[in-house]
Amino acid sequence: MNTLLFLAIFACFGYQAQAYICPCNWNYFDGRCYYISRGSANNWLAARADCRARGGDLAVPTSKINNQHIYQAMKSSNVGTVYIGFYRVAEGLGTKKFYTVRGVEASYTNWLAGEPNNSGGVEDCVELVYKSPFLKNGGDVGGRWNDLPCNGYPRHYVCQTSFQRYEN
Ligand SMILES: [Ca+2]
Repeated sequence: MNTLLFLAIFACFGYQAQAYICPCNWNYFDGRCYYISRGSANNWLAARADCRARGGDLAVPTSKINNQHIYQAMKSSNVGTVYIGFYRVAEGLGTKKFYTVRGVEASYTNWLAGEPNNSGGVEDCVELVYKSPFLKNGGDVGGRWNDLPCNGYPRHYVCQTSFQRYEN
């Protein structure tokens, strides 16, 4: 038997037991399961497709407490920014509004100061930032959000399962 494979499976079962109902390599928090892509960064659409293939969707933080959980998980994985489940949808002539991947307007937001700025008029997707390479100090911004283009800026991403009916 392949010892490494055996160890990997054992470690995964151990994690799953600890994480209650979540799939292997996802983590449980407050009624939801979360997955942070560590190995791969994608454009927003491809990130969403990967979350859906895993049985979830891009995560939609709906309160300070679950935004904070994602931020902490990023910190412990040393992932600087992740795409989340918000994007601008055209609403008629020249107007666009942020919607969640569930098709409703956001009830909770956590924008960085000065965001969303829609720089160049092409920032239709949203990232949650632990630390930004673009800030002078490269510092920790505590899980705040920025709008950015959906393509050309590959990001890691956070997926979520077990949406509850009353949530966005
Ligand atoms: Ca922006």
